[in-house]
Amino acid sequence: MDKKVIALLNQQVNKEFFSAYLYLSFANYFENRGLSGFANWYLIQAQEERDHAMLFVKFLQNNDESLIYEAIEKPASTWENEMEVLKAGLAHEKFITDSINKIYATALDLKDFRTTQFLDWFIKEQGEEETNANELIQQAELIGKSGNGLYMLDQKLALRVYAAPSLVL
Ligand code: OFO
Repeated sequence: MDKKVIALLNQQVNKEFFSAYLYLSFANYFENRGLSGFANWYLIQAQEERDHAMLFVKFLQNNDESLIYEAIEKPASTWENEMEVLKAGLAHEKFITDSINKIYATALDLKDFRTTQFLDWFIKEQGEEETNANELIQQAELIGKSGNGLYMLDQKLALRVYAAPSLVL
């Protein structure tokens, strides 16, 4: 594999672990506000991000490439309100989508089709994650300042259950 692609995949491992860390921080924020359904939703999101990190690890290992675990940046922990957290979630997903697109473009330039094929799953996954993050914002906007509505949305988010990624390496 080309060194450029290896370096980008290595950085992506760190970004996925950071995503997990950021979502744990979101979950903590909601837990402290008595919104344990939102907290549940982000705890599961954090699990998924860890799975993503490990898929990148496995891909590098399967290709006999070495990998280095870099330090994980400290995530934000204070926000003005719930909506700000939801918007930070969407902004983060867009950042990750952009990062994966850049790896894809680099791999494609280098005719590294094994990597582009691996990344296909992530391209689709990021589309779904942006949709989910967007829907949460739209639902929270509909609710506005209604405590009742927020409580009901929290109940709904409490139902989310963890599912292992459909991609197996
Ligand atoms: Fe890793 O899926 Fe979103 O960020």
